Amino acid sequence: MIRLEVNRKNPGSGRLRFNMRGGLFVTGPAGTGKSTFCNSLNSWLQNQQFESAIVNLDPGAEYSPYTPDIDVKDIISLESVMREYSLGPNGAQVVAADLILDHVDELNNQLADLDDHYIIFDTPGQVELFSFRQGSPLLVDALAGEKGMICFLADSVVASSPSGFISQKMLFGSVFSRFFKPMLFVLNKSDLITEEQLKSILDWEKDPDLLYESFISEKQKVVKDYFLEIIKSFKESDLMTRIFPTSSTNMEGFEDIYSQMSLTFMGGEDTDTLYKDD
Ligand SMILES: Nc1nc2c(ncn2[C@@H]2O[C@H](COP(=O)(O)OP(=O)(O)OP(=O)(O)O)[C@@H](O)[C@H]2O)c(=O)[nH]1
Ligand SMILES: [Mg+2]
Repeated sequence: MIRLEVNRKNPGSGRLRFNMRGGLFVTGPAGTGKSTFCNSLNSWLQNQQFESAIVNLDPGAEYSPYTPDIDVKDIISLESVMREYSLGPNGAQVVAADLILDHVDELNNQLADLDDHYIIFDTPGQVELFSFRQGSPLLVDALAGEKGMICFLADSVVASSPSGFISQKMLFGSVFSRFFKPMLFVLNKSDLITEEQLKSILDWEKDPDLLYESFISEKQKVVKDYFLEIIKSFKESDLMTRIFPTSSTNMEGFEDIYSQMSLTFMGGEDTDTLYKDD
């Protein structure tokens, strides 16, 4: 398997050439609704008379619910990466994700036409292709500079069991460790869970003891000692966050997403940390 050496200290010019309002990078596990969320957020912003645009950063996206304003597929073709590097579709996705960094100038040239817009970046289906590649933090900086924010999408149905919630929470922490940027925890597909389930998730976020109790009753004490300290650390560390439920299909929850974006992009307080519920 070919591994690209990504050692580019200053991809692109290092300075934004235009006045972006803010860049929201939407990531999360496959199928959590990233592309649908990008589309709905874009429509929501435009309905409110804001200028916004979507950039597709997924070279392997076959189907998309929107027509992107800028599309990395116009620059990098998965088929030619497969041919050039003799790779199958999965290996080619990894190489293509790394190659984006080489094309930052082209992307920035196109972004320069979108002065004063909110830019929503849709990222590759598999979370690891964006969040865990060596070049991605450089890419975020090159495309959005100080105006970059990460939006982590969790799946409400998965998060409605204690173990599912914990696993998404740990993934969220893991993504944060890579980017160290302002970050939102969005619970998408909230239309697929009951109000009671949503309330449990919000309560677990506030009270790790409750989360631990629910987790133990789900797993019948088998895993008790492994996770107690981790769950406690959610509370003690900065990983206690506010959760933003959305339904991208029903257009629900976007006002709160916008409020957080404007807080960050328009000079809200404490923008280099996660969001805590106060
Ligand atoms: N019920 C419900 N379905 C949703 C929601 N958001 C997305 N979906 C559905 O979830 C499926 C996957 O949505 P996508 O937007 O393609 O998800 P994605 O994360 O971009 O998927 P990949 O890029 O392939 O990983 C589609 O069938 C969407 O219609 C939501 O809020 N509620
Ligand atoms: Mg997608």
